Amino acid sequence: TVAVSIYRHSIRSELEDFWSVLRLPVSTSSLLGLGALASLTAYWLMTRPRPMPPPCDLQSQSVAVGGNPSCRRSALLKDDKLLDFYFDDIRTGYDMFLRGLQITGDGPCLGFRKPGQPYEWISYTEVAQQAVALGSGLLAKGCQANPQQFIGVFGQNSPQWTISELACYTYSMALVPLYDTLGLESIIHILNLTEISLVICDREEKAASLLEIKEKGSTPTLSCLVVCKDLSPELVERGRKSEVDVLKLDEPSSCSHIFLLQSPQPQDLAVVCFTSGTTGKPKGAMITHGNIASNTSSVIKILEGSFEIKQDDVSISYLPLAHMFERMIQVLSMFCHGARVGFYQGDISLLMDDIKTLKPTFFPVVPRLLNRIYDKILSSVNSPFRRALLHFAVRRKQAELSAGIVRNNSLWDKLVFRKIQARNLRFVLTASAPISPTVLSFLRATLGCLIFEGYGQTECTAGCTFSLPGDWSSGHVGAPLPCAMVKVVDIPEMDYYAKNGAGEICIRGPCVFKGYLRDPEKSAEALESDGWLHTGDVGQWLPNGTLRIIDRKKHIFKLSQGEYIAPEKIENVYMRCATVLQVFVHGDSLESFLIGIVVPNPEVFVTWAKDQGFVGSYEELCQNPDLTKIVMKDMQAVGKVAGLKSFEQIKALHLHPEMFSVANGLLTPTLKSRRVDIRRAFQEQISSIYSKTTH
Ligand SMILES: *[C@@H]1O[C@H](CO)[C@@H](O)[C@H](O)[C@H]1NC(C)=O
Ligand SMILES: *[C@@H]1O[C@H](CO)[C@@H](O)[C@H](O)[C@H]1NC(C)=O
Ligand SMILES: *[C@@H]1O[C@H](CO)[C@@H](O)[C@H](O)[C@H]1NC(C)=O
Ligand SMILES: CC(=O)N[C@H]1CO[C@H](CO)[C@@H](O)[C@@H]1O
Repeated sequence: TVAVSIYRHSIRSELEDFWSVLRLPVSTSSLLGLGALASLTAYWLMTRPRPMPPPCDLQSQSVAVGGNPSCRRSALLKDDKLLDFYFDDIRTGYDMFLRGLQITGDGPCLGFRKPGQPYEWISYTEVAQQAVALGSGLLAKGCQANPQQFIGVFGQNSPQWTISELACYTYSMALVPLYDTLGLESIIHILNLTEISLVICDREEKAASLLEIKEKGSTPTLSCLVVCKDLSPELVERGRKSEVDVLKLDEPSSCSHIFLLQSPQPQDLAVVCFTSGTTGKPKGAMITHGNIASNTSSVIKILEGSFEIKQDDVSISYLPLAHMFERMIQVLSMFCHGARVGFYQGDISLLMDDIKTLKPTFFPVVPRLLNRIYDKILSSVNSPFRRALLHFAVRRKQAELSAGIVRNNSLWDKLVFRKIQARNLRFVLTASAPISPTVLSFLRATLGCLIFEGYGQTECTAGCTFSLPGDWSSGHVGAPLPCAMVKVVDIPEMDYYAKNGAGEICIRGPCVFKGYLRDPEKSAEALESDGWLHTGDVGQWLPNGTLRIIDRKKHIFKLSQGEYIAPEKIENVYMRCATVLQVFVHGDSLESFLIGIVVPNPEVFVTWAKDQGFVGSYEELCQNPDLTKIVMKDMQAVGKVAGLKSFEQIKALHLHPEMFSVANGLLTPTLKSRRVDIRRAFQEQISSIYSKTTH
């Protein structure tokens, strides 16, 4: 009663105030004042920030499974049963496309553009028809409609790529994406391992490069190449000589016979994703339709209620379709909701123009690109005043973020960020590598759209954790997706223990892959018999149930005296030497000390050597044993400062004048050292050093 009477009283006094305002002598200035007040109030009401309703208590985003705190699942699940499907009737990647087809029919699906032109769109119905026609053409060429039939796709992102994928799914065939950065040797290995007979190529050059392999006799099973455009009669003729049918894309699909559709089952293989690891030959991760459906369903589940993908949403496709991440986004976010995907022109330097034309609402990114945007924003403010204003505005927006509010219509957005913000952009998803918390938090503030971070790898169909809506803090990769159970296991040699919530991240659930194609040994290394996938990443559980990636389980070995060595940690220390450009640390359990292979930094090495009293060209200096000793002393000094133990320091050094690169096979496309290959390349020097010092 008291509360009610207070309420009544306040209402009454407000009304009285209101009338008393009206009784005031009416003057122009007071009317103006009133109008200003009303419009300010209306403006505030319209633009009043509202926090996004979080899907669960953000202070406990994951739940211990079976009382074991190091093993956790999403807090969005009712019990320990993981999520396989979101929509009951959508159990395969193919079903997701069909759902979009059902929603929109003649609505736009895939878009492409010629330079300087607007986007042209292919409708869902047309895409489905083209997929059926192409699939039928493949069957007419002797392919079988079952998941043991592999179809290669070799090309840049384009509507034809996606149509080829859907053609495979329409007839339950499995897709094997090929891409340039794999390198020729790996492509030969893949074609040989999968015994592929047919590859769809986007351009004639790709077909020609495969034909060349066939001519050398390395890929006996290859018998048909389909080229999407511009096929010259010479190549057809050249193919005929080595018994390879070279066709244009519309030739196989113009065949009049349409085969009965053969939809895949959830347990059927959808794609074999080859990834080039840091060592050895590429491994083909086998991903099923059920894997795809579970991961996408999980993301839909997480966004439930806070973000809904709508039919008029648009995504831009420029990240390689050969990787799971990009394809999941298309299937997940776009097809399943009847939304659109526009392809970039194929030239990354024109990406910004494509974005301006397409105006995507959904933008998948990798951290590298976000870093570039961050640098660009910072370098565009050159006066001290504008820089101070920018930082102040960013801090104001970050304060809102920590209250769960994301928006693009605050005063700061209008004053400071308007030029930076992309029109229509609603959703950004970053994954595939760690992003710096500073960059992420800065961009969340400045871009004013939702930026989610995910963590995962191909082997768990791209994703196993995901940031929850409402938690806009950075420095973690979110909580387990509803399709994944995540645990950390001890790594005693690196001092990580599950009882402290830290260890190697392992994943189990419907998104985990089925092993590597025809490689039981590697499969057994990655997958335990009870289904746990070992990621090789080291994670730490945070008190609110999110996961932080803190390290990488290293290539660890023991020296002969029994000490554990993590060479990558040591290399990271030696990298701080000004003279060192690249370094590889070698040792093994038969020897008692470590050897370094160093590529000196060509920009400073010659002048530095001169200061030490040595003259000569870069190559000559690399040969000089006395100078080599001085470089090693330098490295040891840096190592000592960084706290390396004596057995962790190199005791011998070889200087090498040629950089490790992707081209000479010593780095992976992601610029990590291929340790096995480097060791092989320097086997002679390594053996000679060990034999000299031990005998
Ligand atoms: C292809 O595979 C066969 C065995 O299946 C092997 O003997 C051959 O060396 C392989 N060729 C290449 C180029 O890898
Ligand atoms: C602000 O965000 C909304 C969606 O959240 C979007 O529709 C709108 O275009 C954005 N406005 C600007 C100016 O960026
Ligand atoms: C979760 O914990 C991390 C680390 O303690 C913190 O940075 C983050 O802000 C927390 N998230 C929320 C929503 O409180
Ligand atoms: C299908 C899908 O949603 N894939 C996602 C799986 O989860 C990871 C991260 O958690 C995302 O990056 C993928 O996009």
